[in-house]
Amino acid sequence: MTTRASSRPSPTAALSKLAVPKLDRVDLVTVKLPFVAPFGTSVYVWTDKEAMLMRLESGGTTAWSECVSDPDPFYFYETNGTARHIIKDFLLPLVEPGIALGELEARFRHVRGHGMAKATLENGLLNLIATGNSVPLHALLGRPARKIPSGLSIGLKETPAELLAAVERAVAKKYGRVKMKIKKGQDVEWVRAVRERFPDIRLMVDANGDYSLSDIAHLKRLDEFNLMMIEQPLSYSDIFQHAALQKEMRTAICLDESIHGLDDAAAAIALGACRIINIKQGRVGGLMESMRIARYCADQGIDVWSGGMDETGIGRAVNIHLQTAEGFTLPGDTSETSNYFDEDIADPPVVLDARGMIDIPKGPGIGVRVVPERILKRAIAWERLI
Ligand code: OSB
Ligand code: MG
Repeated sequence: MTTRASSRPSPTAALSKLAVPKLDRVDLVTVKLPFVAPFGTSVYVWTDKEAMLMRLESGGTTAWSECVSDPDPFYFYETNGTARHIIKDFLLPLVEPGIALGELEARFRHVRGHGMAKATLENGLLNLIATGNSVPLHALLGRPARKIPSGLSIGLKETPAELLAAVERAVAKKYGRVKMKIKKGQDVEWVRAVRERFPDIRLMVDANGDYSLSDIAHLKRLDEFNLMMIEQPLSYSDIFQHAALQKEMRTAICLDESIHGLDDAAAAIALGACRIINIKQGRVGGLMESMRIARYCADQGIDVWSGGMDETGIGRAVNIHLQTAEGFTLPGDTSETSNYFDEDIADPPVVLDARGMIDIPKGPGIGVRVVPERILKRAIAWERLI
């Protein structure tokens, strides 16, 4: 099977030619931010965000990026520990001043997998180049500014009443769509409760791989609720069985965990394993691969949205800039900062306007300012790599 090339130039053609700046200093800073409330999924309940941040310095310009891995491998195989190892021992040594970004991507391909580690460096370099040229990241990506639609991901709750209250708050804020986490034993009746109370909202569910093909009859019961999609119902590594399930279900399947790059997206689409793809820029290796996947999906008539990893303001801003790219057709998991944190390490926080839309942070690079005092307050590890 081949990934059919579009007749138009690749959305990353110009980016590939940019020169890698000389890095004078690179640090990894791990911060720990308490969540305002625990975030429950079928795989784990997180109570705080432990984020590994990268600070890059070049000729007086500073830029930050965020590794979207968790300290644990419960959602994805990479962890902050593996990302640190891969960045320090394999990726950073490949970064040579003056080579083109396309050449750097080719060198990175020699390292198999570890997209979150690769994305940390690639996104950091893009932010550094944009900041050094005094242009916003979206402009460097070749995309005009636009308002970005919002979307909320609601974790598993203890009671249906708590879930309904969370949906109520989302509706009041005019979120562009609401996603609720489900798991075995906490699904059909919980969705029914939300649908009965909110018949018209754009609603979807995310199972984080909790089901298997033997659950087909049960999963089909979700077809009656007019859901936008069901995200990753089957195993985190599967594409083939999702194709069998999609043939049986009316509700669109969206793949998250299974998609690690353009080839996976192409395979999933060719097999009919999904009708929608969640692109997490970290999971697929960075902004450039994300843009290529989104373009490919646009050419194939497949809807795409930007996933989230409950990022700090750094990763949240990157996801917002990415959504200016061609192919991002649906609201993503892009919520207000206050949904996760009382105080983030970056300013300004993400807020929704009166229509539930999000403005791209203004200014060079990612457009948000990392506040040094807050980094110092939240840092649990600091390591200088260069
Ligand atoms: O499956 O999309 C997911 C958060 C952590 C790990 C996996 C997922 C999520 C979310 C939250 O659903 C997305 C967000 O609000 O950033
Ligand atoms: Mg998901």
